[in-house]
Amino acid sequence: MISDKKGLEHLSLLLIAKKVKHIVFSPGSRNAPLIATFPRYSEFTCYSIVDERSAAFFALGLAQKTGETVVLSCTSGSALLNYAPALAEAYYQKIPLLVLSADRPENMIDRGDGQTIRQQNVYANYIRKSIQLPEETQTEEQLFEYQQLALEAIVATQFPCKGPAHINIPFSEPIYNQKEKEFPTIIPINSPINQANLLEGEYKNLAETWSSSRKTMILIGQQKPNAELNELLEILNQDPSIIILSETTSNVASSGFINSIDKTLATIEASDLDLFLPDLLITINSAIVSKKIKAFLRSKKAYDHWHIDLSNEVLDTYFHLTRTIPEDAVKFLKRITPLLQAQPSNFKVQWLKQKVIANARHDQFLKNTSFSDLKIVNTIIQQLPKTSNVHFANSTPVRYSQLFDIDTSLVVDSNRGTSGIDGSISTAVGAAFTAKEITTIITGDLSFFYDSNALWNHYVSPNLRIIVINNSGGNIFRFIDGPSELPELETFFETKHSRKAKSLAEEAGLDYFSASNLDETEAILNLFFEKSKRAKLIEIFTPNVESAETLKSYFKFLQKG
Ligand SMILES: Cc1ncc(C[n+]2csc(CCOP(=O)(O)OP(=O)(O)O)c2C)c(N)n1
Ligand SMILES: [Mg+2]
Repeated sequence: MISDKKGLEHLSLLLIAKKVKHIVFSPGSRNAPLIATFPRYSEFTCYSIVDERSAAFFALGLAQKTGETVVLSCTSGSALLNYAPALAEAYYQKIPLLVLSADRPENMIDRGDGQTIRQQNVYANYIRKSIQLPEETQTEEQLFEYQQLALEAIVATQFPCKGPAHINIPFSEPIYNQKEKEFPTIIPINSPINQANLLEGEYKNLAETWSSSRKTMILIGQQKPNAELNELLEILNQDPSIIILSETTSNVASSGFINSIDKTLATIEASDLDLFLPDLLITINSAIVSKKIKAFLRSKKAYDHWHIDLSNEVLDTYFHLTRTIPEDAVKFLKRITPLLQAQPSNFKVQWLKQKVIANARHDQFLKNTSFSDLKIVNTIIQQLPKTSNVHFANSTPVRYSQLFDIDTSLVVDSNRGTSGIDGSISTAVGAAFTAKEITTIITGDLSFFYDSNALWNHYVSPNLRIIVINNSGGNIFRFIDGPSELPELETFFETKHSRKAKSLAEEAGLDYFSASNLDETEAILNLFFEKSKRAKLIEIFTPNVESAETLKSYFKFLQKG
């Protein structure tokens, strides 16, 4: 038996045909027809999480790891508004989520009924497709239109690039009646594929332009590990006129690349910076963490910028965009690399020389540094288990991670689509739920307490490891220029506090550990990553003032040595 709401059986079969497996519900009455349908199909794995904001980030973590479209379903009213932060993240990070929000009948909107708001197209600014399903589905035509609309939204989560879509479904009373499954035939399923967008001739022209550049910089944004791309980049890296820059979230580190951009840039004299600017900048994928490289590349000196992105998004991050290349990066590089003429140039050598200087100053500074966030992150990164997953929360954790070489067997994630501190833990809980390996989230204290509802569900994997760097507030505001000079710093920026994670962790059934110095941290981390029956959380209490001062002197030291 399933809900008797005609169309829901077709919707279920469409989702199954499109290989959708994971459905994350949040409780409510209006979405009862969905709750009384999807869990009754063995093809679906269904979850129940009360807090819609956390549920959406949990779903984001599932989709981030699987690449599959994950469904969210909630009741009417403000419930679906709480999905918004995760949907914005999914939009900018290109992660496939599908919202199925239950709604009141159209004629009941703005009539003063409870839990009734204007839900249609409510995520307009960060959604790939938004549709309203018709309530009338009695005739074949109506059922066909219902299915066609639903299929468009499902397809839009994966094509032409991944992202969020929204299906709003009005239901009239009664909503708890049921019927036998009828096993109807659904409409034909189409799976559009991305055609090659560039013509042979265009490759020749682009190869000529590229080959005429003696200073080419390839900058890799946030992406999943991609062995094929790694191989192609290693080939391009043979060319002395090409330098490749990547971040921990790019998942493409190599000894011949600049893997720590901020560290290397900090060693370059201001008067020499122009010498390091490219003639041709090629960017692959999107989110870049480094503020320094953005400031550097937004220089006034002219250069060509090509952005490779299948969705053909016009992302003019550095105000130099001259060309978008609507191609998959691997496909594009595979076709153009054989056409390139390597150019004699000292561009790469110049950059790699700076890298050597930066690494030497980094090691020297760390050796003489006292207990601080910088020192702790160094210790944690050294101890992360090989071939495991690591999620860096926003604010300083993801920025500290850029200063260290991360083992290339690790898979790195971070919510850099919108860089919010409102869902990193829930995302890691979702990711850990699908992963076999250990999944570690390294987070600040405010980000942890903000999203502590991430632990309020039945899906906290025993392979999850949470590392809370508790510097009693938003330490980033003590480091960046501006707030650190203002009298409002402690109350309105750092929002200083003395909360501890112990009770939250233990209430959620995690093993809790705490440390207040390096030795204690090292002693605990030895066992912390071992597999166990329960998830674990270590809270490391670090000095807020010293940590910020240490990071400031670190960058000064990189500059001057
Ligand atoms: C949803 C959201 N609200 C506010 C911010 C602004 N913000 C950026 S970093 C930060 C402080 C984070 O503190 P914590 O997690 O302790 O990290 P720390 O700076 O101490 O490393 C805040 C409030 C944000 N990025 N996202
Ligand atoms: Mg903090």
